[in-house]
Amino acid sequence: MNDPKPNQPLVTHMYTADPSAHVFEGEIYVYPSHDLDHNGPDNDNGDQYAMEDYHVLSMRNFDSPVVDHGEALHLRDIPWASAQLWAPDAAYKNNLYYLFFPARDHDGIFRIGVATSPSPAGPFKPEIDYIKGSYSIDPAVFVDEDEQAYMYFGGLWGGQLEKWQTGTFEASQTEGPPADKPALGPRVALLSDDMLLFKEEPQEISIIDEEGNPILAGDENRRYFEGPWVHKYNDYYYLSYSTGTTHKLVYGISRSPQGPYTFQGTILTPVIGWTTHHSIVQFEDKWYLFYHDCSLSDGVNHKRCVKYTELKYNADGTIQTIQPYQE
Ligand code: FUB
Repeated sequence: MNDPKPNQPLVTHMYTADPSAHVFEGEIYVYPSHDLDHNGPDNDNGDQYAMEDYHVLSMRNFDSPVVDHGEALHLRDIPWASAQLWAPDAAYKNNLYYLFFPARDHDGIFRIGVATSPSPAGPFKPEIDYIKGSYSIDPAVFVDEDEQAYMYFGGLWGGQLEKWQTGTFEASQTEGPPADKPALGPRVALLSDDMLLFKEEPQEISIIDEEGNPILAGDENRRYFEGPWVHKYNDYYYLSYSTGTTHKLVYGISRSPQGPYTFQGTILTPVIGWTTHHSIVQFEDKWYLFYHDCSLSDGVNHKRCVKYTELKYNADGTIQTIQPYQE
């Protein structure tokens, strides 16, 4: 397998996207989506992202080869799911590894499921049903120092977040709030101690500017679109996410895991391809951004490749903007 190099595809034998990176058992584990090479429909609903399984990748450190542990979970083995295994995440608690993943249920509604394994590499055994009360896409689970686990999720357009504005699924609702109203925020829910259920109703996270005003729906350079990730640095929680239509990774900070988060700036400038999706992880004394682009397929939106690069903080805790194609 390939030796990892910054800003180069982590693997080239398959298309990968949406990398959620974690340090488990002293090694780096990456949980990506597994993009398929197909000629099916391509639209704003995301039908081109027709993924059917997950593979787990790992490396002992940033100088050792990347290992593909093979199929960790397949759509055929998930009783409640019908299609589209999108961006997953993983967590460790109770001596078990948990894989959280979105998929369409048998009514075509995106839900979030969970599967477990004694090994970070899988294979993962799915629960029979999706997490009750879950909806939309892009779960990211943050386990705090006090062992409380929070799931962040939600995505616009194909991710269906607009359809949940009343609290129930409205199939015909395709529009978000007007441009001069607060943007839809990602959702957060505390997980049960066994990590299989929501302990509470998901709450909407508020993202505000320096003056405390909500980021507006029309502010496409700053408003939430999809792909949330939360990490902690110097006692602040950092919520980072994709801005979708403006193709940036941006972030806000908060003193509380549930926000509100004050917008700070851009982490990653636009990459080749429409989507941008990431995770942030500390390994030894450095921090890393895992992200994807479409360079391996010369720009085909649904044939992406996972990459990593070092992420640096300024002395005041802000994150230095990364321009991935500049030396
Ligand atoms: O991979 C499918 C979808 O594309 C993800 O769920 C989004 O975050 C975007 O990367």
